[in-house]
Amino acid sequence: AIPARSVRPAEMEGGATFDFAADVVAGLQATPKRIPSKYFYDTAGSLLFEEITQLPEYYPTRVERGILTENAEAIAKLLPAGRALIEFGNGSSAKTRIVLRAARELSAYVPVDIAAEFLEEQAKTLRLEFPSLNVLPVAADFTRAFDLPASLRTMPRVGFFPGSTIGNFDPPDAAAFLHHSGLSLGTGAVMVIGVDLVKNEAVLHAAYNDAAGVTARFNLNLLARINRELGGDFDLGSFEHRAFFDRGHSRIEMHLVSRAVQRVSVDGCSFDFAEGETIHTENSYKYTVEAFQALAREAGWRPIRVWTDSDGWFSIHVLAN
Ligand code: AVI
Repeated sequence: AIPARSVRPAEMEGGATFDFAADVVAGLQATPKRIPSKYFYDTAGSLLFEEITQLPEYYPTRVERGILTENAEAIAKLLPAGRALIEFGNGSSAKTRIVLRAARELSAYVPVDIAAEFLEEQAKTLRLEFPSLNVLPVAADFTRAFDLPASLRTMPRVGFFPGSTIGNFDPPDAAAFLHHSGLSLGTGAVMVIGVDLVKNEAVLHAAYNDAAGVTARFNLNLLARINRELGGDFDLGSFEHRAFFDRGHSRIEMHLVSRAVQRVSVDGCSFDFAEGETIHTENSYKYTVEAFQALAREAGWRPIRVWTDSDGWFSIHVLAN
């Protein structure tokens, strides 16, 4: 479950637009240069992200899966018969399957994602795997308020947002997401959300600087995507991956660093780079349990439960509204 996986959908349900060209040009004109991390996830980027989740250094996916497996029974109690499970993301992950298997008799499973085609494909796969499950995909940008199918209005609703994708939102956007999701799910809803935690800096550093260089390829794919889709002329060999933990902001920052003075053109515009100048491509915030609960409270949720692994590396929160 990762942000958006589609190639430039023009206008999505709910009125949200992902305008790759406009966002890239505006981001490269800004100082410092930046590109929103949601554009990592074209097909090549999504495949590279899947590879990242299997790296020995990238602990979040593995540790979160472990917490879900270990607590599947307690999670199933949040999902008795008659409930609808609404996942923020397309439902393609192993984590979704752990929860669906534990839940048994849900009234509906509703994956919400901006990439309509991928969402439909995943829905078909899930219907084959779980023949009695009512899968009702909703194509919408879940970072804004969206409407659930009318048939769900009478069912108790449980939101599911795994993967610490919320860590890729700046705190005001994370608070806005929590607020909007509360409105979309309605009063009386519960939210199960995965949040990566602050930890030893060496562990964090390794997770975003893997020895096999997959994260570097994932980061550089953004420039390859700009070349493919926007007729850019980035020389991929002239940029390098950089990721570091910024303790002040409690976040991993990812950048692409220009190795030389160079001029690049994209969509008819030119952009000058100094040697060492960077494009800021991602933030991945790491919370303490208390800091995340405070954020959730500010956004109108009541923290009711939290599970972590024994090292305290990752957390799964249950919130009620
Ligand atoms: C999707 N998201 C939670 C990942 C993260 O860890 O912030 C994206 C990622 N970026 C580099 N590696 C993985």
